[in-house]
Amino acid sequence: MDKRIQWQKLETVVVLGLGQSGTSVVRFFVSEHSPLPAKCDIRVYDSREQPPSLSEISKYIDSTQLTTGGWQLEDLLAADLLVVSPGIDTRDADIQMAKDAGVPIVGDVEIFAQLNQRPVVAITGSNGKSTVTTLVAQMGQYHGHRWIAAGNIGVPVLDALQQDADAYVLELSSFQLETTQSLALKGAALLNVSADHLDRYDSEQAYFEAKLNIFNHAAVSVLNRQDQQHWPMQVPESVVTVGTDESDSDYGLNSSEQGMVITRHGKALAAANQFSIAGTHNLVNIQAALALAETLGLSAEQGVKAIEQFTGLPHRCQVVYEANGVRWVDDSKATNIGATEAAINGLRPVIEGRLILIAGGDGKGAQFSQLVPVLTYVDVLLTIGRDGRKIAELRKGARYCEHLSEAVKTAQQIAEPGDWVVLSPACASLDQFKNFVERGEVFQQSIARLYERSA
Ligand code: UMA
Ligand code: ADP
Repeated sequence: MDKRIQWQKLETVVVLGLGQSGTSVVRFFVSEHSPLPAKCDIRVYDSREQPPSLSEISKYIDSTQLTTGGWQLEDLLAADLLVVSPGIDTRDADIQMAKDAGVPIVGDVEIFAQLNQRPVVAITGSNGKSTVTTLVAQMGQYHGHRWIAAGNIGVPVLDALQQDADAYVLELSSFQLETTQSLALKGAALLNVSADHLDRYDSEQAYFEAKLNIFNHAAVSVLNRQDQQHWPMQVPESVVTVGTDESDSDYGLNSSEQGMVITRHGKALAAANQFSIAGTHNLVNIQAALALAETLGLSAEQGVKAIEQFTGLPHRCQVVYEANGVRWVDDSKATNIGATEAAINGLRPVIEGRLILIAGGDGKGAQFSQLVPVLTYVDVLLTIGRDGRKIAELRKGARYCEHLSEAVKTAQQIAEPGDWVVLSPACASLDQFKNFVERGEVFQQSIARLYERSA
């Protein structure tokens, strides 16, 4: 049973974490849209001495309301409502004790869920979330609707709630779904599940179960036929499936003489070559986006029209440089094994020469042995970062490089015309970079510098 928050009864609200989400929660609570009673005390804690939003937060609360460097159990027990940021592990002993003592624990998405009145669709999965979220939002916008993308994609949901919108398209991570129970959705998609974030979960099952919260109140559920082991135990009533196989009743793929075709109800809907984003995984992403847009009232044909111009998001399997017959691909967003598998499987058929892979970083507890089968399609393996040595052990002749720029230099020395150099790390970037964006930028800058020097 979902518990409705009794806003008017709240005397003390504790916000844990002062990153993007925590800051947006405080911003919302002090705004004209705040559901809190005027006398309610807001207290904020972050385990870091210097959390990212320190200067901004002083605009909303005074210094006595903020504690950095950690929290104590009694701080949490004082709360009538505990709002936990997604980056905080809810297995924390104090959080668990507060929960056992009956303190309600929510995230920003649950607050959004309880206050929002507009139509919403949401997307989760190990890979493809941002791509599908962007596709759906762009489909609506192309046809003149204010469909706003928010959530894990980088726009906190409570910021989005304060904007004028016809509908919301939410990218939701397992961390956000852990604390979300009552989100009512027109459409919910679980794109795929592969191992990720094992430093945050006791098992792959626990990670998967967090994701299933997306279906709690979904009118239509979008599920992947190739990932049926990750369907909810009780298959929801209204289901639309997507997949790489043929389907007479749902979305599917067919191969014709002209290439792959996306089908709907067994009939051709769009040829793969109508779209700029490549790879079978993206054709499934497109199907999921179309299915979700339909739940918001757009026809599949309208959806197709809107996404013909979509060229993909930066740092996701993008060819960023071509010189001396060598192509360089930035797939810095491949922060888990599943994404790197998709990149290698998707690119291998189009590479005439050798595939030189740069992988490594923070593996988040992953079992790298799962990479072994797909590494057989890789000709040269260069590794970087904290877990780079472990990945190098998986393939004979692999070379470990301390830094990404060194790996780029080594790749350039090895590469011959027809070869592709692919940065697809299968790891998070946080051991060496601020985030995956910075890692991708360093990759691209290192390539540019090398070619400028040798030009
Ligand atoms: N942290 C602390 N102490 C704290 C609070 C946080 O050390 O007290 C650390 C966390 O362990 C984490 C980092 O700070 O390493 C950020 O955590 P956060 O909860 O402050 O994150 P936000 O800045 O609020 O950003 C979050 C999402 N981040 C995470 O879930 C880690 C952003 O997704 C999201 O865009 C944003 O809310 C707005 O909704 C980013 C992400 O990396 C892109 N997501 C993960 C992923 O995609 O793999 C799940
Ligand atoms: P997310 O938001 O879930 O991290 P993105 O759309 O940002 O997903 O893509 C992340 C990575 O996953 C990129 O490397 C991309 O090429 C890859 N990817 C995208 N869609 C899929 C998919 N359906 N299956 C596997 N990998 C995918």
